[in-house]
Amino acid sequence: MTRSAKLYRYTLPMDSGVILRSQKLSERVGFIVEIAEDNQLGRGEVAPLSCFSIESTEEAGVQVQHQLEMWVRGGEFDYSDLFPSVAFGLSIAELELSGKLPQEGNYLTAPLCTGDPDSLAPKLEKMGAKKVAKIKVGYHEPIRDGLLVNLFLDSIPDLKLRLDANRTWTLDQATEFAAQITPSLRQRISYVEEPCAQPGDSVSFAINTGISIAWDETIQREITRKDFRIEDLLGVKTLVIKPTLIGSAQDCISLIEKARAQSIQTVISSTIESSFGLTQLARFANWVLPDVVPGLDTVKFFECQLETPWPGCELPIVPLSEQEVMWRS
Ligand code: OSB
Ligand code: MG
Repeated sequence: MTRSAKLYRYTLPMDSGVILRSQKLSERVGFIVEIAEDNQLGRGEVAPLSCFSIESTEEAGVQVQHQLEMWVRGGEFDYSDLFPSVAFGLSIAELELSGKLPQEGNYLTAPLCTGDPDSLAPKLEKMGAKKVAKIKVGYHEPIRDGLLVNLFLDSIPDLKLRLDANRTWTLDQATEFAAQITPSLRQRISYVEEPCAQPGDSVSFAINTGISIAWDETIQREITRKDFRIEDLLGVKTLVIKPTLIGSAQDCISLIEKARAQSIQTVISSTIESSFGLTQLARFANWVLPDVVPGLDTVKFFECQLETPWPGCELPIVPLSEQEVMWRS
């Protein structure tokens, strides 16, 4: 058994308009790990997202290099004690190395739009019977958001919507939003992710309005607790799983199974990984949740793709070989 490994650090320019939690993201920095054993190769992306991940890029880089050094000497990764982004990237590399991660991906993701109905039509055409789009709400007045969502649902009869408020509303604002949605159209809102600043208010919103909700930010906080139990996440129809923020592939699968046992759906979603990591997420999603439309419509936030193109994306591709090799063995 001969092992070798390589650690790349990538820097990719972002589209000028990308704003995350009121911070402009002008470039994305992350790592690609490459592990090799007996002519087999496995790769994975480790890319904590600032303002979302608990670990910084630098902290992840130090930890991932340490793990690779240990691995080439014959050790095994111990996922229980790693940052989520490091655990996920290493576990995907290991799955690829052992041939367990299927090649086939689910690239029909829910198109992410910020409010222009016209740009949505051609993307929905491709989705056939599973027309589902995601709209970010909470940037404008709740009443305006409500009117827009109602218009979408009213004008496209087979459309389902996932909405994401990223905890921006008070319960009163969420209620104002809901008041604009015709009650008979409400069941076509698959869910609103994190409507309110307080999770308890989000649950009240769901009960009062009949509109389903999903946890995103709430899972990431709960999962870091040592005594985490799935029962702490009840009250929702769906959990949004961003593997880069959750942990190893095995941890993600175990969360999916625990949720399923409580009749909670799960959706795999991106944390703005490069096209390299995003295509791996599409493969992971197709493998573990083949019947669920994933939330991976984020390659458009970049100015270029990394190594592996996202199907249908015309952005230029930069090869991994042009990125900095931080460490190798
Ligand atoms: O708010 O869900 C979010 C991406 C990075 C950080 C936060 C979020 C997102 C997404 C990904 O919205 C796309 C999706 O979930 O469909
Ligand atoms: Mg979200």
